[in-house]
Amino acid sequence: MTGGDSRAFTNPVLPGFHPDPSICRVGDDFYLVTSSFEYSPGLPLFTSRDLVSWRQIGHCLTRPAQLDLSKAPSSGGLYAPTIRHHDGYFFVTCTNVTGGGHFIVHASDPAGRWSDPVWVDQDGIDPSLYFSDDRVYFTSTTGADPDGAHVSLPEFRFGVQQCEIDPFTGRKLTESRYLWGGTGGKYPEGPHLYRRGDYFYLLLAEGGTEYGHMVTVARSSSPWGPWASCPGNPVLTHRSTASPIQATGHADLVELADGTWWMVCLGVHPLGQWPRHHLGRETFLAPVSWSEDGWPRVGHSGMVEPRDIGPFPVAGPAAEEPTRDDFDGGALRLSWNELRTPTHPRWSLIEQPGWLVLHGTASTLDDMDVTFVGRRQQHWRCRTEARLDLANSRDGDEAGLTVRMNEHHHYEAAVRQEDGVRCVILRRRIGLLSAVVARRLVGPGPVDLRVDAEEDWYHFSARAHGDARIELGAGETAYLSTETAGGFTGVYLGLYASGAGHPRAAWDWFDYQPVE
Ligand code: 6LW
Repeated sequence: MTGGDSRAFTNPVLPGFHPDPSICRVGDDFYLVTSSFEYSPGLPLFTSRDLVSWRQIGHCLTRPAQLDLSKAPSSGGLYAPTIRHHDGYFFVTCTNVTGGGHFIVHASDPAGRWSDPVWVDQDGIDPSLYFSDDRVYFTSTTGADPDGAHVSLPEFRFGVQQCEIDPFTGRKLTESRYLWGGTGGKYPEGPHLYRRGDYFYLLLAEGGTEYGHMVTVARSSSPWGPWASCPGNPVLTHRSTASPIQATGHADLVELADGTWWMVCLGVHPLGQWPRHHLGRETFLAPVSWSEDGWPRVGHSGMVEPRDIGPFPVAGPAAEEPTRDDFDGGALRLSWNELRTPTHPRWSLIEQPGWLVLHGTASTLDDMDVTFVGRRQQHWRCRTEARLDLANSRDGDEAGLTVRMNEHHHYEAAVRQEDGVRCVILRRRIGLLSAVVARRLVGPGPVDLRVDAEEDWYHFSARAHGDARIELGAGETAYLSTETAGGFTGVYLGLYASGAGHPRAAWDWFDYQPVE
C-alpha cells in the first residue's frame, strides 16, 4: 500500500521514550514536544517539515530557575506538555507533579531562550492552551493534586476543567469550571481544545495509559459546552486488537495549510505473547479525516498503521545524528540527559578537551542523585559502546555503561576497584535483587564497555586496550520493561560514576548504532 510513494513513512515517527506528544504548526514548520519526567533538561523540542522526520532543536527547560526535579522520583517531575503558537510566541504548558504543579513558558524562537515559568493555580495534570481571537483558555484534568495524589472529595468528579488565563503571567481571569468527563473510561486526561467550522472540539484520552488506552472527542458550539460526545467514540483505540501497535492514546491534532488534519499520539509496540515493552511510550502519526456531519476519523479504521502515507515527501534519514559522539564540542548533544537537577555540575567537556569527564559521588545507580549522563534507547536492536578511562581510582570506585529503566531496574557493565584490584563487572538490579554476576581482572588504562541489545536480551562485554574481548553475560529486556518496572518512562543507555573516593571517569567517545 505504501511502496514507492515518496510520502510513505513508518511508525513510530519518534521512536523510544517520547510520550504525550503535542504539536503545533507555524507556516510550513511543525513543532513537537514530549514528556520528560525526572530527566533534565526538560521537555525535548523537535521540528519537522514533513511530520515524519523530526530533528531536535532544544529543550524548553534548561535552567535551574525553570526546573526543579530534586524531589522527582522515577516517573515524577514533568508530565504531559502542550505546545501552541500565537501572535509571534510559542507557549508550552506542563505540570511538574513533584515541583509546583502547572506552569507556562514562552519563547519567540523555540530553539532559543524560553522564559522562566509562570505558575497556574488549577489542580490536575495535562494542561493545554487554546487561543481564540481575544481569549486564552487553560484546560486540564481535575482530580489530582500537584503532588499527583488523587483527591477524594465526595463531590469530586474526574474529568476536564477550564479557565481563562493570561498566559504571560499565569493569572486566572475566570474561575475553573468543570467541562466534561469523557465516555466512562478511567482517567479522562490529556484534554486539548480546537476549533473547526462552527464547533469547538474537546479531544481526550481515556482508559489509562496501558492497554485500554483510547482517544475520545466531544463538541460544542461554545468552548464551555455543553458537550456532545462523538457517536463514533472512541475515535482511536488499539485495545483488544492484534495490531503490533498497542496502548495508543494521549493525542494532539494539527491542521495543515491545506485544511487537512493529522494526529500525533503515544503508543507502544510490545514484544511477546504476554506483552511487554521496554523502549517506553513512543510518538506515532496518523491521518485524520472528517465525516460529513463533522466528526473526526482517525487513520483508516480508527487505528494507527505501522506504515502509512504522509502528507509530504519524506526528507529521509539525513537529519539523524552521527553514530559516534567524540565529545569534541563545547556542549553535550541534545540527545543527552542528566537525572534530575544536580545542585552542582557533575560533568565537564572542558576539563579534559575531547573527553566527557564525570565526577562521581557516594550515590549509586540505586539512588536518586547518581552522576549520570544518558540517552534514550530508540531501537530494539542496537550496539552501544563507550571508552572509559578510570584513572587513580580508590577502593569502591566504579564507572560504567548502564541500561537504566529506574533506580530499581538497571543492568551495567563497569570498571570497579575493590581490595586494590581493578575488575570489569556485570551487575543486574531487578527490584530488590541486586547481584554482580561477572567479575574479571583488568589492567590499568582505558576499557571499552559494550552493550549489544536485541529484542529479548542485552549482552555485555568489555575490552581493555590490546586484550581479547571479555564476554560478561546477559540480562533479559523483560525485567527492564514497563510491565515489570512500572512507570511512564523507557530505557536509557547511560554513563555513570560512583564511589566514596569521588572518582573521576573520563569518557573518550560513545557510540550508539542501530542494528538491522
Ligand atoms: C500523562 C497522561 C498520560 O500525564 O500519562 O497517557 C501521563 N497519558 O496524560 C504521564 O505521561
